[in-house]
Amino acid sequence: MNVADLLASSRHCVVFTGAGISAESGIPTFRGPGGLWERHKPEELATPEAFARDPALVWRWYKWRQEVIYNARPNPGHYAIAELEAMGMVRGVITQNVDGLHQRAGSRLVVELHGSIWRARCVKCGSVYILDKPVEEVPPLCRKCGGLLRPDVVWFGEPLPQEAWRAAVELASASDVLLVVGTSGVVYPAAYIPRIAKEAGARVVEINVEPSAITPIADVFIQGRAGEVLPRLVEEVKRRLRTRQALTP
Ligand code: BJW
Repeated sequence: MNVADLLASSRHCVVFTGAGISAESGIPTFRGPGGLWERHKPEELATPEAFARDPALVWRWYKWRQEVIYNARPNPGHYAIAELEAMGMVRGVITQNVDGLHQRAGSRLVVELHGSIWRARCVKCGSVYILDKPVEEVPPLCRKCGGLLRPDVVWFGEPLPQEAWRAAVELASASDVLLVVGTSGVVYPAAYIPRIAKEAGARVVEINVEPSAITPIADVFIQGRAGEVLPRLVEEVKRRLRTRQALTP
């Protein structure tokens, strides 16, 4: 099955991304060699219990990650996805990432399943703060009530934002092609998205440097770096469309 042909004739392609799409921007993934969990145990940092125990420790980790992301730029993989959306080929992106790089690359419809590192939320009064740079004080406090702020992300044991989950399921269920990029596919409920798309009749195309938990249900697995494979794919799709235009009477 040729993926460029599949995309060029798709009417509702949706992209589902994980940390691997941002790896070539210099942002560490979670699992595997060099991943974030190699140095920090998830239960020590990405749980509500860890935050309750030591908010300053958790915030120091998030401040460090905010600094890495702040100094990073979207890579050719992010730009290729945005271009496919601008061409009318991609309906939207469902991402597990909290880094905001899809939006910075120009993607317009981005569903963030695990929140955003660029928002903080007061645990006492619920006020939400949009951040345009890394936090300064750690842990930061609410300007309205003095309560503790927390990163507005989804930790283990927490439910996903209802509206984001609803939008993601809607996009995936209506997709005819689901492009899965750079995720290990082990974190639920996000990892249900490829299954939801598949059951609704979509072809699942996966791009990853190595097989993942999604690979067994993928119709096509492209082994390679997202920042190299995706721009190549966009060029091939453009070529198909040009040929098609030239053949149209
Ligand atoms: C490249 C590349 C390149 C590298 N090019 N590719 C069902 C079954 C089993 C367990 C559960 C279940 N349902 C729930 C659970 C429990 C739990 C869970 O899933 N646990 C599993 C780990 C076992 N899930 C939860 O707790 C979720 N909540 C929940 O279910 O709530 C229920 C509830 C309902 C009602 C009331 C109360 C509760 C929440 C999950 C939250 C996950 N949060 C994190 C942190 C977010 C904030 C932050 O960033 O700090 O999300 S954990 C982390 O994992 C992060 C990621 O979004 C997520 C997924 O990781 P991802 O993106 O796949 O990254 P990696 O590193 O794993 O993989 C990178 C991939 O890229 C690799 O495959 C590489 O090969 C590849 N790659 N370079 C292409 N250049």
